[in-house]
Amino acid sequence: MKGNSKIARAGVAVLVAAGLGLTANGVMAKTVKVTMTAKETSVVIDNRGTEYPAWTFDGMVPGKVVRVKEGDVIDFKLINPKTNKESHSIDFHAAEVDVLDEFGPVKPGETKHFKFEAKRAGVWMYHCGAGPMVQHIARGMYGLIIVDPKEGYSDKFPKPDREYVLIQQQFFPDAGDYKAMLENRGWTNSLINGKIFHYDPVHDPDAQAVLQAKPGERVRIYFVNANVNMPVALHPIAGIWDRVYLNGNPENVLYDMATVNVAVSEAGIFDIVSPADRPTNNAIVDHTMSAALRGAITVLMNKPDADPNAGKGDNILIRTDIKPVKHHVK
Ligand SMILES: [Cu+2]
Repeated sequence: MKGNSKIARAGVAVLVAAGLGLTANGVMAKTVKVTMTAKETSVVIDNRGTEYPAWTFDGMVPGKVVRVKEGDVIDFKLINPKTNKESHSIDFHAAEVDVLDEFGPVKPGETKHFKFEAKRAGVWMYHCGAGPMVQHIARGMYGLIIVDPKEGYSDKFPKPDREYVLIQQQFFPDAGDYKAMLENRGWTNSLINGKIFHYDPVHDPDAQAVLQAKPGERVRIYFVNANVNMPVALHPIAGIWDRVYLNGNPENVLYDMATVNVAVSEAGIFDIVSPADRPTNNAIVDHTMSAALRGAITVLMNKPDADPNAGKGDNILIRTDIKPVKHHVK
């Protein structure tokens, strides 16, 4: 570079001005605008169309997947419309900020705007932290932010063939009883990405989707334990976790794991590689029986004619659109 260093510096200045910058390693970082709107609305919580009075980010449980690269700046806005009854907030586990400032409650009719740099690679829960927090999470205000490592893929962190997001939640049918939620009473089911047995046609014939891959592919699961009180014993039935990256950081690798304990609010990366020479099925479960048999089972089909688009690009959190048939609003 020698004689061009002035030009290079000038170039960086222009890029920064345009919302782009270079990280210490010279990787291009950018500013990513993310807006979420708190919506108090009903959602469908099973494959039959049962409605539930949820509190949500953008009307969806879980909220949208936010995906950035290590070093990117997230320019975040939370809108709480004046039609809502409750204060809401955001707590990004990927952010190092001030709990009383950035994560503080936002009243109906107000908007919160802040920026943070995603300094550390990994996968992280986000959730509403407004009081009572147990109720805001249990009613649906949570999601996942993926911070991809700036180094990209390597032998230590191989590129997956498919990627899927699975977020588990304890379901409390009495949405108003936050004391029961605090005391862990009365939870009847486990939701996976917002629905009971969402991707399990074995236990629920009404299930409309499964996870798909081809035999021998590396399937990467981004898992979040959004339970309010219960750890998750994450296990792939008829398979073995080839690699597990605790908190999603490539440095935190474990090999050849059967069951991994996932703490409340923990997120992680779980890789599975099925036998290449035959079609097989796995069931990804919370091996805690009270959770598995009440909804926390997900079927992964490994078959040659797997949908080529499943688990690719933006198609990593599979949402099924099931029409509501009952109204349960209290
Ligand atoms: Cu909230």
